[in-house]
Amino acid sequence: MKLCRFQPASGRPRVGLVKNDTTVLDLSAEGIDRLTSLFEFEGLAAQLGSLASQKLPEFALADVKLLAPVEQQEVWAVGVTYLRSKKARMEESDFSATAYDKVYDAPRPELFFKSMPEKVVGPGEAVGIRKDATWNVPEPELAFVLNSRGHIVGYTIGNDMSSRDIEGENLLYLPQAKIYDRACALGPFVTVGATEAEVRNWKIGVEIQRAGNAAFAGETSIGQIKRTFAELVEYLFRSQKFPHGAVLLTGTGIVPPDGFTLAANDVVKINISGIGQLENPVAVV
Ligand code: DO4
Ligand code: MG
Repeated sequence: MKLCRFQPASGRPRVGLVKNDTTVLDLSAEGIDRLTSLFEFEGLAAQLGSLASQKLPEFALADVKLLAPVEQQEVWAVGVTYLRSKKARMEESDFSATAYDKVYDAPRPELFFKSMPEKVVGPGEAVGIRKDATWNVPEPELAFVLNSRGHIVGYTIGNDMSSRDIEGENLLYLPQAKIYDRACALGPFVTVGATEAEVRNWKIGVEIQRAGNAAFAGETSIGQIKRTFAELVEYLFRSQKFPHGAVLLTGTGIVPPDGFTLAANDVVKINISGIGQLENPVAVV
């Protein structure tokens, strides 16, 4: 079962239930106008099942604009959850190498703030590379969609855009490497009702296109995430409340080779087998 935020050719943004990957059912006909309140429902998957069997207005997915599936949720991220990420980070920086080595094995994960909801880029919108950075990469990541009680209500696709030269120069520059205009993309769908065991079997892949050709492609399994999902969520909600829920990016396991950097007009396509594809062009900000 997949949810989305969408906007028809004319009209306001709405919440939709995706049918057969081709059609979106308009939940506003049932008085459901916001994902945030829907995410608070107990037994969400069952409730969506009964909504799907009702006669609701439909739109072809091809005819609507898909929006980032966030309203008031802060976006946070965990890092160094895959061995590939630990190794790449240790190589990019002599200065900070031991910090990455230690955090991979430490009980407490690396957690960082990524984006205000209003700054999140949706499907088809440009993600940014900083004008003062020389080594920029996308970070394709599974994202947990969490309600105010810290329950994972669904999964979406995230791009934790990062400036590796800035991050590698000094770990204290991490917020500048990670937080800037258009640095976070999410969407298009939120998959509801999958168990952790099922999600760990999903594949995550990325293809970066340059002038119509594949400049880089990579794939890994979500099962390579070292920590349990409950552990990641527990640390995020430790001593912190999220009255509107939150989105948590879960780290990258795909890192392009060191000689690769994104360029303006590249197109980043991230696929997660249980969710769909998030596609964004690249612009300098
Ligand atoms: O510490 C640097 C960031 C790690 C990260 O974003 C990741 O592993 O995905
Ligand atoms: Mg990341």
